[in-house]
Order: sequence, then structure tokens, then C-alpha cells
Amino acid sequence: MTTPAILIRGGTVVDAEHSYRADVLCVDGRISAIGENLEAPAGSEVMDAGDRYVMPGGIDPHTHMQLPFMGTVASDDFYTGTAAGLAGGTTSIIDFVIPDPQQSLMEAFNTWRGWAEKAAADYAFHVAVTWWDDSVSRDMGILGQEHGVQSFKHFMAYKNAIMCDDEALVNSFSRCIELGALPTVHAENGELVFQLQQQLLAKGITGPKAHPLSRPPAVEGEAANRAIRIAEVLGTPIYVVHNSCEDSLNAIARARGEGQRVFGEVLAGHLLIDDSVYLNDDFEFAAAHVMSPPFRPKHHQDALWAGLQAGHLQTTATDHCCFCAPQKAAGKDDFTKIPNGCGGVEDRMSVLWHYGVGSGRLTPSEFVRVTSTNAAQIFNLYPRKGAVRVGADADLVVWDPNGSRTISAKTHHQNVDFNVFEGRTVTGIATQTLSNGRLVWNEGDLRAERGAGRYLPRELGAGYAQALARRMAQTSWRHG
Ligand code: URQ
Ligand code: ZN
Ligand code: ZN
Repeated sequence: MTTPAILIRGGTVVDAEHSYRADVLCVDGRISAIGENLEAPAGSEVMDAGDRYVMPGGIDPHTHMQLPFMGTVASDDFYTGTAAGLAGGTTSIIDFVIPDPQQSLMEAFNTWRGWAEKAAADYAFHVAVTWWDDSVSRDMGILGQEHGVQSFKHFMAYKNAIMCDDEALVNSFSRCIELGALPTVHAENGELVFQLQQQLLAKGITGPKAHPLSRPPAVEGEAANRAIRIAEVLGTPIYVVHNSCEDSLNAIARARGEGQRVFGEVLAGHLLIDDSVYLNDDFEFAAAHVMSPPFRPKHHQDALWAGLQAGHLQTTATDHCCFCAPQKAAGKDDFTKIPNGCGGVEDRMSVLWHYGVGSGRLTPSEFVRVTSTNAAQIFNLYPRKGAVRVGADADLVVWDPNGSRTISAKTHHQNVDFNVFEGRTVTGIATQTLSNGRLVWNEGDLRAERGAGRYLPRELGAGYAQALARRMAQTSWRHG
């Protein structure tokens, strides 16, 4: 059954550059026309966007749907997690294939591809390099040249599990340069974390409050700086995921100030939630917030917001990796066994609008840049994604800047029994979401379709990322 054309009439288009009044016509899953007073083709649906914005659908470049991790499996799968994203205005995710050490990257990629068949929205994959030998190098080439994988992830944390040592980092970054792929890192020094964990357990400090004590900002700053320096010496761009603190942000800002091509990501959670959550006497509440890097003392949030405004951080994400209370309880007597991860894919856009645009920190166009366009350009999904332009996929969100909602696990669509933004009333909501030209979210009515999501192959090469980095260099002064 073909999807009827949809004419979004009377809205204000907001893209990464500007805002302007225009109708948007979507035909066969693509944007087919943008302009004033467009005719509605026969049989099309006409949607009145009134005084609302029409923006590119959000792209969350960091999710872990149904990730097998720390002895359990994340509770949102590729269908429920992408459906929840659509309800919040996010229309594409970039998830992670994470091979076990010694597991073939190709084998893991095929496994994740199978899991993602059920997705309700489009998805791409970063592939993690969790070990090294010639077969890993070979598989990286096949994945990059034949399967559209343009970015490879490296966990510098999680010793005795998926942690990359410097040898693997140097080899893999070098292979990325050969391929024209972008290396990304989870920057925490896993050796230090392990040491601090043992020290805390030896002192009998076993509750969730030990989690942030085992991964202080210096542990993240050291790893971010080390990864950035390795990238500098080898000559590759690098993307640092989930920067949570001044220490890693300063490492990025220093390098960018010297013209190095470094991109930084920040999670909606780290911009708003501080480490007091770990002092809560209720184990379930504190454990629900155990993720890595941990939530930090409040002053780091101001630095992260400033980093986003200054252009040192280019993307926002969620690291959506949910575990329900019974799963978190695995660490009841030993905090190192609490599955690490929190949710957020449904709330990222509203949270960033409320606290970003609502506070005057971000303009609407900067909001679009950091929730969609920059990620599309860095990870080579642009302009198919992250743009309101003729020919792009009709992934659009009709945004009501004056609408509000109160976030709660009682009402969210995420398949998890906790919401880290619980109780916050936010202004700025998606009233309609179109995924490939289909109306999938309409005033609270979610019509996500299991299996409608498509795999998004990505070209190798730093095309837009290169251009983006140059533009950032030219304009970063503008954000003050
Ligand atoms: O480290 C990650 O990004 C994954 C394993 C999700 N968990 C987390 O605590 N961030
Ligand atoms: Zn991580
Ligand atoms: Zn992650």
C-alpha cells in the first residue's frame, strides 16, 4: 500500500541555518516540494502546522537497543526503542554493534542486523573494535567498503570485557585512516576505574554511591586527552562520545583551538542531572542512574552547556541503554555489577528545547544543528537525513514550541520502569512525527510500524565532517 502524499501547510521551517515560512510536501517518503501556498495533490493528506515549526527529525547518534551487557540485555529493543524515539521527534538512531573480544566483527554485525529488522525507524551502526588482529583489520575494510559502516567505536573503559588498550587504539585508528572511517571513543581509563573499584569494595563501600567515586572526572579527562593525542599524532579526525565533564571538554576545546578535527557529543542527561542522585538512600533510585560516565557535580553542567554553545560539542545524544529495577538489582551488594545504562531517547528533543532554547542558550537553528544536522554531517547521513530539503527523506517533526508535557515512566513509551527526567514539565513538544513520509506520531497517537525502519549505509570519507569542522572553526566565535 503506497503512503498518501502529505502536505504540511502553514508552518515555519527551521533548519540548521535559518527559519522561514513554507509549506512542505512529502511524496513517496521523500520531501518533494518546499514553498509558500503549495497545491495539495489529489488524494493527499493536508496537515495544518499553524504556528508550529517544521524541523528535520532528530538523529540520536548514540543508542544501545537490546544490548547484551553485564550479564543481561537492555530492556528496549529495536522496535520499542525506535517507537519511543518517534514519539519524541527522533526519527533516526545510530546504534552500536559490539563484538565480544575474539568474536568476528562481521559475525557480530550480521547478528545486530538481524535484531534491528524489527526497528520502527531508520538506523545506522557504529561497529566497536573490542580486540585486535589482522582479521579485525580485514573485517573493518569489508564493513566500510561493502556494508556502509563509516564509524568505528573504541571503549577505553570496561576492563576484562570490551576495553581497547593503546595497541588496539593505535592499530584501529590507523586502519580508520586507510579506510576514510571515523574513529569514536568512550573515554574513561578502564585500568584506573578497575583499580578504584577494587579499592572501594575492599573498604566495604559497595552501594551505588561508589559508582561515581570509581570514575572521577580525571579518569575521563585522561582518556579523552590520550585518545585525542593519539588521533593527532596519527592524523585522523576523532569523535568523543558522551562527554560528561569539564575535564574531557577541556581536552576537546584545547585540540579544536589548535585546529585539530575533534568532534564531541554530550548526553541530554549529563546536561541536567547531577551526582546527588547517587546519594539517595533508595537503592533502586540510585542504581537507576548508574551509567558511565556517571552524572557529575553541578558545575560540570554549566561547562557542558557552554561547550555546546561555543561549538566545542557538536551533537547531543542519549546513550539509551535501559535496564529495569530487577536487572539493576544484580548489583545490590556490589555496585560494579549494576548494569550500566539509562534511557532518554523519547525525551532528548523536548529536554533540549526546554533547557536549551527555552533558556536562550540555543537558537532554534542551533537546536536543529545539535539534535540532527551535525550528527548527519559527521556520520555521512546528510543530506538524506538532517535536512529539510527537496530529495531528502521525509523524516520531519512538527514542533509546538508552546506545548508542554510532564515526563514520567508512567506515561512514556520507553520499555523501562524508570525515567531519569521523571517529573520534569518541559515546554517544546513534537505534535506530529513523519518517518519516511508516514505520519507515525500524531497528538499522542503512536502508530509506529514494526519493521518499517531501514538500515542506513554510510559512505566512507570525511566529506561533510571535513566541511563541518571548517565551518565550526570559522563560526565558533559567534556562539561566544
Ligand atoms: O558505555 C556505554 O556507552 C554503554 C555500555 C551504555 N552504558 C553506559 O553506562 N553508558
Ligand atoms: Zn559509553
Ligand atoms: Zn553507549
